[in-house]
Amino acid sequence: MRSLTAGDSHGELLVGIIEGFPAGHRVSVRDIERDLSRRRKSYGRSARQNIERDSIKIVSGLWKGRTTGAPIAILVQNLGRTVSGKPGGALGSVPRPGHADLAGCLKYGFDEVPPISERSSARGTAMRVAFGSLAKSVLKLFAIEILGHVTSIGGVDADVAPVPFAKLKRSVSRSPLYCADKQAADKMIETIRVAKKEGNSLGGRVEVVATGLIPGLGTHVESDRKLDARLAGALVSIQSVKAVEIGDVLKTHRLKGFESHDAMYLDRGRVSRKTNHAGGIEGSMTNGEDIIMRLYAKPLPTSLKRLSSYDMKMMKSAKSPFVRSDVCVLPALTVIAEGVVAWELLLAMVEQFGGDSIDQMKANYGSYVTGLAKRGIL
Ligand code: EPS
Repeated sequence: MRSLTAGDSHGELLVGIIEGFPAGHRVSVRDIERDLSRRRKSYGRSARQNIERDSIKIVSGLWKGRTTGAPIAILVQNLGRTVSGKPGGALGSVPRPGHADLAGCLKYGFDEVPPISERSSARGTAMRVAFGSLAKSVLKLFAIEILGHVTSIGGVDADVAPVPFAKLKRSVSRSPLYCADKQAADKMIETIRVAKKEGNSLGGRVEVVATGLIPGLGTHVESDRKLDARLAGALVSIQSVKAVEIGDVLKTHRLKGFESHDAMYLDRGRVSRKTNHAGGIEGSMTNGEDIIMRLYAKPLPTSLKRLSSYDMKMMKSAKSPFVRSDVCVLPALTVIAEGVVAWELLLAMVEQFGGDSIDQMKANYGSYVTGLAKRGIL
């Protein structure tokens, strides 16, 4: 299974193609649009989000509402084609520090920013969420669920004491910031308000949890098929994400081995663990515990506070331009990260259980799970 996207931030539409998606899966456009709207509506976004609707059109790969195994093509229209009345690509020839502008212009031979900024824009994450939403709907058939939540914004940290997945999901769904800790979320909202007033932007941290996993997804045998590497690579490819933690390694790297690893207990033929410092992955494979990963995002580089830069055409010093931008995308990042993790997990499932049809996947999965049960797992 593979995917490809095309589309610019202020072009006509975003296009996504998925090839190799298992046949026979009922697709709900409404479910995909629900995720797109969670991404769009979160707190701290720019005025652009009041313009977009993010409704989708699936133009191939379905028969009577089910996937056929043929490539699936998805379209998401851009309604916001202009920035403050100017054409969308209104950025000039001054690269913004922290953006793809400079390196992209040098690499592709441009002295104007739009040919680069239009594609590097986080607008493209709408399609990644659509892909992820489709993946989530398949994973749900195998009782796998994924949830992202904000754990830090602009230096305000949430209380992250572990809670059962269902409870976490309830608290997150009630929060405009998708943050389970209401007190911290109130402080974060205030911090975002102040940053907006100052014309500044904020970064932070998001945690993603995947539950309901069987052990053995991914593999230790070859580097390009390692699940932790695939997940971390995919997450760092999201705009602004600069670091990913798997499990508790930011704590455990200071400890000794016996405090860091998750001991196993055999009780009446069943294997269990009392801790999950590994974040559900050992030897680059799922171990059956919840996958827990944390993403660290830098503050967005576009802000009213203009940094020193230079004009690539005139070759003279200039301040970086201010264009309409988000103040904080951390809540939106929770939804994007869910989608990205879902996509990587579905890839691993399709590789492991065969991907021609959902029925085939279910049959192969069932026989694997029967084997696990005989060995005290699940
Ligand atoms: C973005 C700038 C803003 C964001 C955009 C990403 O758009 P505009 O330049 O039109 O104000 O709103 O994100 C989206 C449109 C989106 O749907 O996420 C950027 O420069 O990356």
